[in-house]
Amino acid sequence: MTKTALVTGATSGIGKATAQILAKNNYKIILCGRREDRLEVLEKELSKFTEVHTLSFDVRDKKAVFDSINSIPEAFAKIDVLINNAGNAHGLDPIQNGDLDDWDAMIDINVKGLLYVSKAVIPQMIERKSGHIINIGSIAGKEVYPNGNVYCASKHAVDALNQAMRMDLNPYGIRVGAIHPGAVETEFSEVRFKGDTEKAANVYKGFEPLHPEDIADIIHFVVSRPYHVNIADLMVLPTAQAAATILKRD
Ligand code: NDP
Ligand code: 8X3
Repeated sequence: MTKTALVTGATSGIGKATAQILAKNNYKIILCGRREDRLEVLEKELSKFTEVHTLSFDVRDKKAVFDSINSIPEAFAKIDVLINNAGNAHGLDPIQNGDLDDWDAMIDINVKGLLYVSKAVIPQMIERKSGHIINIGSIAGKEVYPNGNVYCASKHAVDALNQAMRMDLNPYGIRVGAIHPGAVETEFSEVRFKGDTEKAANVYKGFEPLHPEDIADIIHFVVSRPYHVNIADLMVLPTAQAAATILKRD
C-alpha cells in the first residue's frame, strides 16, 4: 500500500532531496516549508511521480503547526513517515557576542518546532500503533565546536529528544531514529552567514562535502527497512571530515 511521508523543510537542501527520492519511490508526499513559491514548483515536479500536498507554515508558530497538520485532506491523513528536518544555524559567534534573535531562532525552530510538529503527528501514529519518525540531528549534536554554542545545544537537544521519543513511543510500535550529518552543501551556510554567499562557499572549499542527495538516499534506505528494523542513530560524514573541525582540504 502507498505510504505517506511528511517532510518539514522541503523547500531546500536535505528536505527537498528527501521529498524527491521518496516521491520517486511511490510515497505520497506532504511538503512543508515557509516559501510557498518553492513549494509550488516542487509540487509540480513531484506530481509526475506521486500525489503531493503542500503545507506552508512556520514551525515556530504553534497554532499554524496544529492548524496546518489538522487541515491535511483525508487522502494524505495517515502519515506513515515524519521527517523532522526543518532547521538551520543562525550565526557563528563566540557565546559572549551571540545575537539573542539568532539564539531564539535556533531554539524555536530546531527544538521547539520539531516538538510542535511531532506533537501534532504522534497521536495518529499512537492510534494506529505504527509510524516512523526520523529526526535530522547533526554532528553538532554529538560534539561541540568553537562558536557553535547554541546551534550545537539545539542539535544536542534533538539527539536527546530522539532517544526520548524512541523510549516513550516504544509501547506503540513506532520507529524513531536520527540521522546526524556532517558537512552537507545546501543553503545551510548561506542562512548561517545571513546571505553572505562568499563566506558560505568557503565552508565547502577544498574538499567534497556531502550532497543533499547522499542524505536523502540514506533516509530512503532507513524508511525502507522491514518494519522490525529501526535504524536508531546514524552519523554520516564526508570522507574528508573526521570531526566537526577536522577536515582534510586540498
Ligand atoms: P537548508 O537551509 O537548505 O534547508 C533548511 C530547510 O528548513 C528549508 O526548507 C527551510 O524552509 C526550512 N526551515 C527553516 N526555518 C524554518 C521555519 N521557521 N519554519 C519552517 N521551515 C523552516 O539547510 P539543510 O538542508 O542543510 O538543513 C536541513 C536540516 O539538516 C537542518 O535541521 C540542519 O540543521 C540539518 N543539518 C544540516 C547540515 C549541513 O551541513 N547542511 C549538517 C547537519 C545537519 P523555508 O525557509 O521555506 O521555511
Ligand atoms: C551542520 C554541520 O558542522 O556546521 O549541522 O554544525 S556543522
